[in-house]
Amino acid sequence: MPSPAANNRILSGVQPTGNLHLGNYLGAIRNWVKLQQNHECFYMLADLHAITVPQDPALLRANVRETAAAYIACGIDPKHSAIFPQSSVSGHSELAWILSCHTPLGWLNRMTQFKEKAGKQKDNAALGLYSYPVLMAADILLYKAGFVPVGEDQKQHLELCRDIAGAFNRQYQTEFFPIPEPLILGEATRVMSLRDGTKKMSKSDESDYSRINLTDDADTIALKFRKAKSDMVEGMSYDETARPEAANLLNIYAVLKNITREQALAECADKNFSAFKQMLTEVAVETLSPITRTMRELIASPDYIDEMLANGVERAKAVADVTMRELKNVIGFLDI
Ligand code: AQP
Repeated sequence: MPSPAANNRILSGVQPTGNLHLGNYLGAIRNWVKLQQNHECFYMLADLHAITVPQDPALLRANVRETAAAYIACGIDPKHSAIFPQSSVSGHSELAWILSCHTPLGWLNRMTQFKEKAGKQKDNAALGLYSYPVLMAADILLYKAGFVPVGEDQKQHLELCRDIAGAFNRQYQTEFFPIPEPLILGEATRVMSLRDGTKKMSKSDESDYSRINLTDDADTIALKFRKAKSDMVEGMSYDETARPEAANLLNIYAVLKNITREQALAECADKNFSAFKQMLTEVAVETLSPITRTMRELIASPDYIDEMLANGVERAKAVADVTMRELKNVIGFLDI
């Protein structure tokens, strides 16, 4: 088996579980847009991952289209990048099974996200929630992606993917799977909750006031920033430990304005929290309102979205099917 050439292919995705937020945009999707310039990009709607916790079928369907609309509204160009529902390319689940037969349980037991998500209900959690990192490894390796843009929270899973690829290659004495490299980009790799600066902004947080959704209008954004947790210290300063909320909002401000943290501080150090929140609102509305507008237009055209997704599926399958055919040969499955 020839050693695969190092490639510039990228694979990433967001779970279509609704409430797409500023963290998903700044920590993930915005970076994907830039990567289009010099990479071959595959951006999935991670619906197989979404069902690791119960989903309502009608809502899941709507969320897949809404997330696809968000990708495009944020600047992913469907002519350049393949955008597709993960479940429409059967290689993802097929490869996940094969890789699960090459993944020691001990490796999965170390994954901290399962422990966080399953909590005390470990015995009632679905097997899929536990083996989720194996599916993530399959997503990446199916396209033999050379690079994976990941947030801080996914670093451990990418490490596992690298281990699984290495274990597979060793067992079959091949270099079939390239070992993917993480791409941790930008300063906003971790956007925190507006209600608690020590917790990450999350789609599943019960409080809608904890996040800025990509579908929020200007008034809602202003209200959410106004209500965002603050402290009694005078002026704005950056101290993640002593002032996590101030640090988070300053970070968001800097990233939205494409300036450094130092430049943001130079603009805001003498402002009180409420004046700073107004400045933040202005820049957030300026960035997000064109995205929200385009998302609304696209959501109103489901036929366009479905056609674009069908095209993405075709392009994803063209790569995935080759990987699966070659892989079956490596393993010793009959090609019938
Ligand atoms: N708060 C965040 N800051 C920076 N990046 C973030 N991402 C998520 N939250 C933040 C990045 O968004 C991408 C897609 O995430 P996902 O939907 O696959 O799942 P997630 O990481 O579990 O996102 P959420 O919002 O926290 O969803 P729930 O609440 O359902 O678990 C990833 O690249 C992630 O790093």
